[in-house]
Amino acid sequence: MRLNLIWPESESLVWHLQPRNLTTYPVSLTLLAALTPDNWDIKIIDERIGEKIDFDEQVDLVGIAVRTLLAPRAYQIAAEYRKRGVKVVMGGPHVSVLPSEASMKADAIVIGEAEPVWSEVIKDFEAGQLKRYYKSDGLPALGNHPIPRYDLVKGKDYSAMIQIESSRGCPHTCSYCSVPDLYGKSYRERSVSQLLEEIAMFKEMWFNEVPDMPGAPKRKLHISFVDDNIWPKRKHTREMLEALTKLDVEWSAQASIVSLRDPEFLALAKESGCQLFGIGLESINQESLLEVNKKINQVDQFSETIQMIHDHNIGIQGYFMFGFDHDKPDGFDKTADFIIENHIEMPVFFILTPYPGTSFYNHLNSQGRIFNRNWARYDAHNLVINMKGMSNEDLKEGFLHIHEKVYGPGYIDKRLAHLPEFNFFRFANKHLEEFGQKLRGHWDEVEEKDRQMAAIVTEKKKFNLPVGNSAPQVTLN
Ligand code: B12
Ligand code: SF4
Repeated sequence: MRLNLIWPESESLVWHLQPRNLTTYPVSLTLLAALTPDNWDIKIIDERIGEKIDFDEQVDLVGIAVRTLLAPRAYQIAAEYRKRGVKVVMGGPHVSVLPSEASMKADAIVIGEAEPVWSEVIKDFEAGQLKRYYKSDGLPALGNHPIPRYDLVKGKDYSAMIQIESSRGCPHTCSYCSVPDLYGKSYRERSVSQLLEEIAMFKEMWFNEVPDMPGAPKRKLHISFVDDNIWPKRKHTREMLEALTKLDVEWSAQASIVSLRDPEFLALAKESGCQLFGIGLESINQESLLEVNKKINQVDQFSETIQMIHDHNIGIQGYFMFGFDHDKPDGFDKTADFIIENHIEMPVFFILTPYPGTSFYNHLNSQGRIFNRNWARYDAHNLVINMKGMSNEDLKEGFLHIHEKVYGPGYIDKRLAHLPEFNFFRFANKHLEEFGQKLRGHWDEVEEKDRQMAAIVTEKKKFNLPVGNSAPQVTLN
């Protein structure tokens, strides 16, 4: 039996400007492949790295990973296969939050995490009895998590770092975030021995093959934890970091700012190889944070905590969002000044986006403020809502301005003055330098596309014609 697992292409500029050596392999598909019985022949096709789908090649079953921004392309791919009589199963965050939409586009969908139900999907397919819906009861313990099939993704196509989940879930309730609903409101963690086994397997399959970069110091294995917060349960994280110390690796992870106000943890993190924390600071305006129920972020503690992290020689990727009701046009300059003064090594900016299934989406929807439902625009770099505190034009100007300011000539050096010459952050900043400049052209292009698509949909609806795959997504209002 033959299974193709597909990660669809995205139209997002963020993706298209990303250097290939920063691209990470599709975690969920390597895991899904590992959950599939051995008698299946599996291929992972990642459109993002230019892999092409041959729709006419013989295949028994197709699985597609669907995040919201990938949904339109995922639905096109599914339609092509289904036209040829090939059965398609979809899963992933977008399917889990909008099962009614996704189920119209696939033969079967998996709602929630795949681990408890994937073997049933396969068994039913083999028996010719595929059901339309599969949903696990409750959240699976991560104890039996298999080792992902790294052999199915080619090392040379991706960043040479291993992505590992050490836990799932989050007890916080930020209204814009899908995580607590998707993965539960408490943390589930994996055993340290399992993580070590996974790291060893990755090293053997991939890492030992990757050459060092010319002129760079000897490469160490870099572990990127895909958890939403690396420091949920003190005991588990401590055990894990003590094990990493012995391995002599580097690692990076996301963590909430409040969890990092802990010098003992920061010292252990550094000792075990921590290079970077990705932190959702989101806004330097406390009222904006309260709007989305991000109570764990206390703006008056930001600078002090950042200093504590820097004192341990750990870099910061700081995420900031714009588009809150309390945001005003002067917020861009204030945020840029904050970033420069606090030497944030990798500032990343997002436009506040209402992901379907979140309470933030429901809130804006009830107020009629969502004007674009083309999911391809839900990459947090396109504006899809009407704001209260500024015009859409103000947001765009400000968003471009802040990129120019923090990545502009002179500012990168100012922010990174504390770092040595050969440093990953310098390389990553360089790549972001051109991002702001390209954004304006990209916005014009996608707005024109969406206008045309909306006009077609309106015309078709007028004459009661089927509107095809784009129907539920493209409604500009
Ligand atoms: C790491 C990560 C990233 C990495 C991506 C790394 C990679 N190679 O995938 C980076 C930093 C690049 C990233 C970017 C973005 N991300 Co992100 N990311 C995550 C994060 C933290 C972990 C993803 C992960 O690997 N999880 C582990 C795997 C195993 O879980 P999984 O993918 O959900 O898969 C399980 C199920 O969903 C299901 N499943 C998944 N696919 C399939 C397919 C089939 C066929 C089946 C049957 C089942 C199935 O089974 C799997 C096992 O149970 C998640 C949050 C989370 N905790 O998952 C957010 C998350 C996926 N990201 C999200 C978002 C919004 C983004 C951005 C759009 C914006 C942003 N805020 O960063 C950008 C997109 C940029 C772009 N243009 O592509 C949202 C998606 C919401 C949605 N409705 O789609 C999430 C859920 C976070 C959130 N706050 O809500 N992200
Ligand atoms: S944004 Fe972070 S802290 Fe808030 S609910 Fe999501 S994962 Fe948890």
